[in-house]
Amino acid sequence: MKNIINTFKFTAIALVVTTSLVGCTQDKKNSDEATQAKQTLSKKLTSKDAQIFLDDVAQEIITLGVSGARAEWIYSNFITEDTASLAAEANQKSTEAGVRFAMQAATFDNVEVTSTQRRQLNILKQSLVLPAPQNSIKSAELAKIGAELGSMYGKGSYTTKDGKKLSLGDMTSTMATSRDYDELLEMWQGWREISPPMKPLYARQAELVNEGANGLGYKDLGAMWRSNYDMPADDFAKELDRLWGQVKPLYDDLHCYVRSELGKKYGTDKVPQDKPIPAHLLGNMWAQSWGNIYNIVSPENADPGYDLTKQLSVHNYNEIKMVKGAEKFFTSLGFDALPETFWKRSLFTKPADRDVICHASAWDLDAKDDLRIKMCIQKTGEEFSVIHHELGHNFYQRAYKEQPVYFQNSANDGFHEAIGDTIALSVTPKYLKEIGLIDTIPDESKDIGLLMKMALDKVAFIPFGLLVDQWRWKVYSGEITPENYNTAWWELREKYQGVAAPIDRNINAFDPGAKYHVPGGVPYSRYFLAHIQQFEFHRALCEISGNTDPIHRCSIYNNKDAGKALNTMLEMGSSQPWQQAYKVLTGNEQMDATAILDYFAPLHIWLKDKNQGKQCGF
Ligand code: X8Z
Ligand code: ZN
Repeated sequence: MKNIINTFKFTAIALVVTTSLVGCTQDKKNSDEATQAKQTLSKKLTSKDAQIFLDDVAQEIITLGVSGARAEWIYSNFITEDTASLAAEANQKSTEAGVRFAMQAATFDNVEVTSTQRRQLNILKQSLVLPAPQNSIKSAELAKIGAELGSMYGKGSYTTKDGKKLSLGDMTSTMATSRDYDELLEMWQGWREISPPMKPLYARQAELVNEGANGLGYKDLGAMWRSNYDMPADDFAKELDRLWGQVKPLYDDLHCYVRSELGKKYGTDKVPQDKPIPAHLLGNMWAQSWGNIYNIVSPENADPGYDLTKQLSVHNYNEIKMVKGAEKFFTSLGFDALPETFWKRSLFTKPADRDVICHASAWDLDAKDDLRIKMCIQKTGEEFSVIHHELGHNFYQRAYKEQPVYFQNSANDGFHEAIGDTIALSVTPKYLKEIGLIDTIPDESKDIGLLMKMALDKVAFIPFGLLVDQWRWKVYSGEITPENYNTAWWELREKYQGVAAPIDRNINAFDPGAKYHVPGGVPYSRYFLAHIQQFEFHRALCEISGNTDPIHRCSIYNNKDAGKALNTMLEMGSSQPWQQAYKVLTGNEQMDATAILDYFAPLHIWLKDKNQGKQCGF
């Protein structure tokens, strides 16, 4: 997954740059020597040298990125020992090259360069997600661990008590639809059997990547990840806390209401009203979004009266038709249709005869037009949204392809995750009627139902989006040690989400490993950001489109002005600090949760009313 979406171009680099300008060696110097060497070297270097260096590196990235991406694509579509080993080799090469580029870029730290050059050099210094130590034995070990963890997750399955082998997709469906406490518990527990063997590998990976981050001048990998947001790393952490503080009152009221409805459904002995909610009852394997239990908590008299999953089936939507439908939204805004190769090369359904990494991803194999998605689509309303999410990545990738290779990325990683979701916010009843998926638009009296469904998906996600990296940051800083991996995970789950493990966890349990992005090495704060940003983007685009409906009823479908404004932001890539890109569309330079709060304001009032007299909190 190293080359999915916005990370491919650096991690797929496969050549060592042999420029004579920079004297970076593979041996670890002690820091005094290194600083001295850097200073001596810097004196001789100029902005012209920086340009030669940047041009050389860009060439290597462009020339060799594709082969790494292909190795990764083949591995994720066909998991075997051989493809894992080839992908690990490619990954090792690209990570080693990435480390060298970062070290070489640092030799320009004290050189006077242009602001564009400085930005490109900084990007080179910060882009590796899992940096390797400067030692080929260790970098090989790191690459092997990454491939092993990926395979363990990708091949993961659970065999039931009666001998039936279930994939994650099968279990996901049961988690979404079953209302049988014990069956849900079996699925929940069963899936978590994949991860205890990951734990020693994960612990070793953390050691290696921290060593890599140290070598690049960061105190640990968490600090390196936090430094990617055009602001001091500590300020970024505070920014997340601030945004969470804005959303928390809404989340708390949603949690309180949902817990009381679950108490009615399963009994308050199973769902105690003063404790966190058991994590297996929320319609999702990770309790990260709760839209699938809408029918348990749907407000009386305000149910919009349609179920998108059913409507897709009534209208004979298959997987391809679902993707075509999502593409149509983007083309209605003025974006070009996806290339023919997208339809030929993407993976849309789970193959019956081999292991693949099913977790949805979007790819850009050549930074030209070889766009693809890889997804084991299930024919549900939820997956219809995920398809919009993935295509958002692809249309972003295409929008910034004319930028220099360094800037072929989203403004910050939250942007990449927010674009498709922004479009999906426009999948309103009005739009569904327009494309013939429903017959009538529910009237305003049903808005609380619509908002409830959306809040279960979006508001419920926010604390989960925050806590995954709170956990990883503490792992990388050493505050959470391998003995405490699981207890610390559940402490955070309880603290932020008010969700608890439904049974005592075994001493060997490694529940974070049962969430794709942990073994996959994909940072997670991006999704937290995206859930805040997408409401700001939606609000701005609706305004541009001249919308007069309440914001939750607005759809920008067919609106070329909105499409143009969106494209203006997308085509900037990461050429400017993200605040500038944000400003281009929203007028603001700071993220703000008021858009999401405004969107859900009518629901929040309704929830507060319903929660009167209830014991809230966890
Ligand atoms: O991983 C994803 C996307 C691919 S970037 C499907 N998401 C997160 C998740 O599934 O945990 C989208 C929302 C959060
Ligand atoms: Zn995504």
